[in-house]
Amino acid sequence: MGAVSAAAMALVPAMASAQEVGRGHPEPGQFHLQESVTPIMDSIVAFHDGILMWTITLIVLFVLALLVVIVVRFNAKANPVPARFTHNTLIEVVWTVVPILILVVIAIPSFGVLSDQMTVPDGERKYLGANIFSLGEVEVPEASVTIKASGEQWYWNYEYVDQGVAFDSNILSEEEIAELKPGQPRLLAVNNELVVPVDTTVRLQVTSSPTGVIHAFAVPSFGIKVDAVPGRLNETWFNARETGIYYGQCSELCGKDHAYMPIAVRVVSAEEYEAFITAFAESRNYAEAAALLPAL
Ligand SMILES: [Cu+2]
Repeated sequence: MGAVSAAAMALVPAMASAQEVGRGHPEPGQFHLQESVTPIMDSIVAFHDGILMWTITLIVLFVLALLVVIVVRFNAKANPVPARFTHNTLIEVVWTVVPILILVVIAIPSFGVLSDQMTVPDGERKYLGANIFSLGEVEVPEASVTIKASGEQWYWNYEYVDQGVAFDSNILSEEEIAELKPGQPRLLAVNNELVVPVDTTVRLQVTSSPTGVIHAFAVPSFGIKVDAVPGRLNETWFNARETGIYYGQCSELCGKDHAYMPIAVRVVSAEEYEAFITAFAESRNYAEAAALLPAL
């Protein structure tokens, strides 16, 4: 079924953007990307649905046409006496140079998106957003919240660096979800979500426990995927434009519970965040502070 729908999508690139997709987490049967809520994910979706899908679709159709020509014109019946030459300089130059040109055309917007992901906004730099062939037209405010995500074995620890407070985030079992957070997705729901404000640029520092292993912090709706390496502080950013819970998973095979250390980011209004972070900084008690947020 997946192969059939993937083939159908490859034939009709425009279909990709018309797909019903889940926000913040994957839906059963879904095959397109998760809904974007950040400028970076806008770029990734535009890159995938635009240049990438059109390029591979045209290449597949071209190769298919060549195969059909070969089957029809050069079978033993239609062409009983085959030609005996083995080289053609012109065609060899063409099939070397054309793919290089195609890769260069793909690489230009690709490096643009990559540098957007790796450059934390200073308030002046403009970002590509959905128009990946522009020179940058999306304004993003300077980062005003800094969060350090640290991969542990096997859960995440989040620190609000400006306040100097941290908490652990652990997966919930199906029984715990039913009891504490009904309706949240299995294998993704956690006890303590990372709480961030909407429409705010968050500087995200990603590392791993000094005595631990390599993980990777990834949230598809934000277009984020950064390695969490012991002893190294990687950095990226996001600015979510809609409230809600956005899920991700560890994306570096890290050990026995690699599949059981989900990431849950709860995007709330500026006022809700203010109340939460003030209470958390004062009490240093996550549960107490999170109780101030609207029930899930
Ligand atoms: Cu991991």
